[in-house]
Amino acid sequence: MRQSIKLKVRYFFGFFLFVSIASFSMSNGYELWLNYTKISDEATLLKYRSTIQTVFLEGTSETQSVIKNELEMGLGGLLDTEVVFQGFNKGGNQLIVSKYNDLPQELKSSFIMDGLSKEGYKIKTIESNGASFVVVTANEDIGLLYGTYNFLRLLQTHSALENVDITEIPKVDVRVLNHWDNLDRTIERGFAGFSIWNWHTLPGYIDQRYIDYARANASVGINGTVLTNVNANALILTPQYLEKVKALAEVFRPYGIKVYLTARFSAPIEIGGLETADPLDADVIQWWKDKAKEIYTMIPDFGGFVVKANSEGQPGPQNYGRSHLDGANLMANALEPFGGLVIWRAFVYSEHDPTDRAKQAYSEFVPEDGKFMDNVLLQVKNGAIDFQPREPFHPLFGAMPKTPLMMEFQITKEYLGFATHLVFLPKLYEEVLQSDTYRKGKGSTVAKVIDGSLNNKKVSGMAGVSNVGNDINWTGHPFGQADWYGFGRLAWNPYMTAEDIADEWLRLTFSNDEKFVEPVKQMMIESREAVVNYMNPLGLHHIFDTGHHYGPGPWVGNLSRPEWNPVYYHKADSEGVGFDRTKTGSNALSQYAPEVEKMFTDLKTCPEEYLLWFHHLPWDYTLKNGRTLWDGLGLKYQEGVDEVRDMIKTWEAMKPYVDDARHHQVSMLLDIQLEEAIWWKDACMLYFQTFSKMEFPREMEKPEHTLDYYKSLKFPFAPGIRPRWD
Ligand code: GCV
Repeated sequence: MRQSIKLKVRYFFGFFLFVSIASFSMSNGYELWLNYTKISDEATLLKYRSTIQTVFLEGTSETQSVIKNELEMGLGGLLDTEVVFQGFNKGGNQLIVSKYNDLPQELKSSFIMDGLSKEGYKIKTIESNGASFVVVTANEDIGLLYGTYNFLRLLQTHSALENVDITEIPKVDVRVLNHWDNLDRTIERGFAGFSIWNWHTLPGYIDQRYIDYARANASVGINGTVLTNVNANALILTPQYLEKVKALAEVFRPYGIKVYLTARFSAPIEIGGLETADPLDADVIQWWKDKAKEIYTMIPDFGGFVVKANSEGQPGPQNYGRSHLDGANLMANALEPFGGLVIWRAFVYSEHDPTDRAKQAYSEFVPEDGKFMDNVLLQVKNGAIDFQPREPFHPLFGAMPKTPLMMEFQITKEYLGFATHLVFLPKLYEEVLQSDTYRKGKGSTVAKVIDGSLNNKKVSGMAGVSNVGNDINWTGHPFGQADWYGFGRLAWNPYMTAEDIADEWLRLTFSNDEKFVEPVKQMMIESREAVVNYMNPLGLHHIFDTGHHYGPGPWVGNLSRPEWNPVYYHKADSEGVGFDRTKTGSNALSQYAPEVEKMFTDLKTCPEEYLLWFHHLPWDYTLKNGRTLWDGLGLKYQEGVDEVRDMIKTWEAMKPYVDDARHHQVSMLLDIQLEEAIWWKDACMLYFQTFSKMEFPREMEKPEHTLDYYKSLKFPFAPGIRPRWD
């Protein structure tokens, strides 16, 4: 307590909120995984205290003062001691945090810094002249900050410090959150309150949240933030708003975080007074050049533009008979002199294209491979439809060897139960990243496409659609924090396992007690399959109620565009169910490498998780376990419900290890999750029964209500619905 009071006085600006909350209430979750409470294991504590008696921190840059504050908070909190900064102590027992060039001479020879890049770092235990040091070093300040967070993570997870030898270099260059935040502070598909960007009070008022947000992101290696919704408002590019963006960029800069903005394609008309936004028009070209110059004059390290064009009603180059290539290169040309990037989204499907929606992005972009300017990245959602609980990997991955493809994951749970369901998303991310595209033979994983190693790309990227809002715990569900954390860790290293991420996050956020970590980790890992089972088993997809996507709506079939209707995706009829994407159907499978196409086409090798994604099968089709497809569907729905019951049991037993407030919060949410899992099972099985005309399998609990009852449920104010201002 003594330490916290002191810190509050000295670091009011930077860390007041984190520290004050950590001091008086450990339970509201605001501090995220940066919870530096005193290490409770006495032996570990004493060991750390003797290993780190003093700290040598060289340098006075803005980032180095962030590092200093973090060490004061981290060491002060975890070790419950006053942090003593002093010059190099030849006697040892010192933590050294220094850029390589500034390291004491006698320690330099222990490091080879080649290939470490700007953001990489090393952490190493060194014995020198009988004295012992733990050294964090890097070429640049930002590497040092990342190394500091990793060092603190070692303490938070009670790791041994005796023989540390860590070299970390991020495998992906652009690691960004995408905020679908609107200027009125609503968030499209946001379930944790309103936007944390208070555009009204910016630039004059710097909310403490902005600093805490930067700190949380930097701690997991996120180095960029796209502040605004891809369904963009051109106002963000006006001088009035750019002043506000500049203020945020200044807060984020010491944390290595660049700001990016979404650029509305029609901005030259809406805010520029031009009559066209045609990408080949000379005035339009000049307008974007001038705009880029204006932005870079204000924000010299501006990241670039993210663009959603000719998709779901957004304007784009096709309005003028031009292509996505013309549009992307228009903006790339404007940003190129300043080192800016254009992140062009591949999430396109057209009301004028009657082919399977899953095929459209591939058809649109593959012919353009190799024609984009060097500063263009194509941002591709993990699957070809839309962030479903399970989707096969997007066929574009590996199919554009000359274009950097950036991954787009959704961290917010638009189709996974909003912020009410506990679903550990890194398990989904891992599944996608480890999928084999076979584009350059076996082992051509999506991870290798994304980190650029499969085709030697010059730039690589990963984006996560943020789940952050102004809820006190940032993400609504306390376990939603794990998805933000896990996204950052996987963007840094797409080869990490979901299990390691869960392990780390639990230790940082709750407790190092194995009796807590093991069962809860298991629960997190299994939670992803549970949601697939109780929402979209056996490859079913997009059967959500429309608009808000809350709850089941497999019966919806009256919307103007066919591909907006769930009936388009499940194609249930008296014969069977599922979307035939083989040669006898839409032939979307032809967009994959031959090995993948073959595997998914052949019913003997197609994993049952993807069955109805690729095949329309009779209700009495025999599954691998010998049951009919109809029974199998019912059993999967039931399995999902039972898995949530198991989660409730597991969590109930965790009471001794979690503070009451967070324990109760998660318990209440799990109870809602169970109710909703049952709702999904009952509504979907009753609906599909109208086609199968078969009895429910005996193991399935019978529905509580009639189909008409489920169809009658309406949620006009479900959160996250897309505003209609555009
Ligand atoms: C931001 C889906 C979502 C939309 C979202 C869109 C996109 O359609 O429902 O809310 O718009 O994807 O990713 O552009």
